[in-house]
Amino acid sequence: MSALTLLEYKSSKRRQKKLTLKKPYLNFIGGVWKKSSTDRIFVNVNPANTDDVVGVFPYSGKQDVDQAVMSAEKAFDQWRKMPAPKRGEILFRSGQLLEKQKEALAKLMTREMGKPLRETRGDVQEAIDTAYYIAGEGRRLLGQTTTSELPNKLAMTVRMPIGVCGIITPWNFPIAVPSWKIYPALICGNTMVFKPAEDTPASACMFVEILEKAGVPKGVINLVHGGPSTGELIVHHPKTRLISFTGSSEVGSIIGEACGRMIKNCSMEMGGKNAQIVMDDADLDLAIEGAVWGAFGTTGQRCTATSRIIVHKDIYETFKRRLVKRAKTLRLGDGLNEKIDVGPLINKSQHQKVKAYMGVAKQDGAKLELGGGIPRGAGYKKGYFFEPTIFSEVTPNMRIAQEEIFGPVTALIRIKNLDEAVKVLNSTDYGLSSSIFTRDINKAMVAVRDIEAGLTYVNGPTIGAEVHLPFGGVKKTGNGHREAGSTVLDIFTEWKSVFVDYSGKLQKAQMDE
Ligand code: UN1
Repeated sequence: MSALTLLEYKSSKRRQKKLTLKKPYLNFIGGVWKKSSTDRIFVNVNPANTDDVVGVFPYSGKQDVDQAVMSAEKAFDQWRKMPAPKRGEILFRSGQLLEKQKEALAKLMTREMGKPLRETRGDVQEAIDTAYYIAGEGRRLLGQTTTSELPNKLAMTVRMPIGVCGIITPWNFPIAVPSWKIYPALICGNTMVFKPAEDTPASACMFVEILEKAGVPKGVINLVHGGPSTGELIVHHPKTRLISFTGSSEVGSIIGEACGRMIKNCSMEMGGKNAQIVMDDADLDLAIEGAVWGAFGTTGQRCTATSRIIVHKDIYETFKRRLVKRAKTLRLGDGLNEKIDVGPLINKSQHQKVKAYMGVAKQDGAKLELGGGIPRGAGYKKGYFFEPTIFSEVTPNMRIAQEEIFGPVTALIRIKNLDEAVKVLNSTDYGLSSSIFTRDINKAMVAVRDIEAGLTYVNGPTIGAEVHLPFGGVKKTGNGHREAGSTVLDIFTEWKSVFVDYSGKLQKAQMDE
């Protein structure tokens, strides 16, 4: 929902009753929970039941972003000088607190963005894993020591923090994705302004509360709520030195352009159009389970979702029939119900977008095999539900095979051999995740070599990365960085080469005397 003043919102009769009990959430700036300087608010509702108001949030403006950046700047000197193992202890404690709060966080997250509890528990677990993994980096943050071309001289590299970071995150992994950015930024000694997505600000508040409780000093992390104009203020602020963004390629290109003009570091993790290849020798049971989880897990709202399935012609019909049969068994509904497999879409505009793609697909000549619409029934009336949808007879250039839909929609494409499969897989603007199901090691290794993507799974679905390996993609998916793994440290630090001359003489390098 776009921002309104509280007065405007309350004046709408239908909403009045719901809001009377809601205490507005706050920003967190300089260690203090405070109101924003604007009188604008936004209201966050449960996508499975839009009558359920999760909270009212401040829409932050220039003054709030200025204050947040200023307090991050003020906190930087002390934080960067704290020994990294000490910073690591704070991160470790926050991991323990996340474990304690896992269930409460998972429930809030499901209410806020709809994915089933099993998945929101997994989301918190990913943040816990990141906390412990990155806490250990406090005792590494390794550089190199090397030789010098001159006698009696030592050469080495050290990592330096960058300064105030702007952290802008999406709603589909409300805790995990912020944790991928915030923990590495912290361990490296940076301070930050964090703007979570408008659809999941309550989960972000809880995460920041945990970091505060774990001992992150005031000013080191500042939380401002808001929408695109708030994000823009963070990106354009002259004192933010780095922007770390996860979201659409469309928004990413605007941020990247602005950062380029201002000569500001930026790391971006953006769209995907991921495919699973199924060869004729694949274990079909496994390939079907992989496709169902990859395409419909998180209601297809992952940048790693399987939105194309590239199937060998000899097994295409069998695979299709069995995939449709299996997908029919998925239970759609409110993720707070433990029996549910697929939750709602995040909001009205995504709901409309996914619906619009049904017409696009049919017009392009794709054949609808399953789903394709809004489910009927009382339980679905108040939420943004959409049926798991499978199209067959899709050709590589159709829009549903090229554009990121971010919904429970997957497209079956028929191919003749591995060479064609890889060509089709590579034929989009994106390159995040990919997968091949085959029992032939030679085919698997050729695919690993030739697929243009940041992640390739052999006999596994396109979703489900692990936090100690690099995460990110090629082409329009990213701008050359990798989150997670030890590679994330390269985003949040700058290298310094250090030369120590112990010869007692002025030695000149690169002088041809
Ligand atoms: C995203 O969807 O923005 O590997 C990233 C996976 C998830 C990806 C999350 N951890 O599927």
